[in-house]
Amino acid sequence: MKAVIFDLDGVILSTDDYHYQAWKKMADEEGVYFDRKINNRLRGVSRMESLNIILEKAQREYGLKEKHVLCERKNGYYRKLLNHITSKAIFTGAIDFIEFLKNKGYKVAIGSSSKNATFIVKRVGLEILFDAISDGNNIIKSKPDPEVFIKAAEMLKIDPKDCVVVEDAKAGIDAGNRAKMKTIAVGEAVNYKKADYSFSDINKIDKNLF
Ligand code: B16
Ligand code: MG
Repeated sequence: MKAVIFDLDGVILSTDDYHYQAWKKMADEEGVYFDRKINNRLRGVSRMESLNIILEKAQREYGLKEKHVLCERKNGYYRKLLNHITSKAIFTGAIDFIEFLKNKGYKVAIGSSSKNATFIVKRVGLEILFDAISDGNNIIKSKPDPEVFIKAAEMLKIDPKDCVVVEDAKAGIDAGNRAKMKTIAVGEAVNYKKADYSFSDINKIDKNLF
């Protein structure tokens, strides 16, 4: 292996609650039922696909234009909340693990569905650590499509078969497998059978694998 590609949200840090609060505000304004259980289904899923899941509970059909407006509105609420994010949001052991990999000569990248990934990485002061950031802005198809990870490998100039993906979403593990990369499941995806390896969180990943 020559490179490790990290999903951002749920692997390096968590913005779950900010997503929840922003979607909840939008859903309440629209009179659509939304709770934390539904929010759990939005992990690793693109913004529009997330909205489609939320609108399963709507009383009426929404047109595409309207959906774009709702996505923008939610993102506005989310970006406002993101202004409060600090390095405290970074999971224990994440920086240590990335530095360990870099010291061993691995390339490291982000492979995130989020269009806000670069903003978040900069905001918490992590941009210095990554050799590349592939995010929701440079892809057409979201996970489980492998595009975001293939693009990350291209940016790093490393063959996909020499890359490892670390993911907290089952769709992300499927995407890593489809990219012909090795996969490590953490967090919500722990014990997902399709992953090559599984650990409760980034702090518990066995360094002997590298
Ligand atoms: P945005 P990841 C994902 O990030 C989040 O897990 C998911 O909840 C969110 O809907 C998606 O990004 C899109 O985010 O609205 O900021 O473009 O886990 O792929 O790093
Ligand atoms: Mg994630």
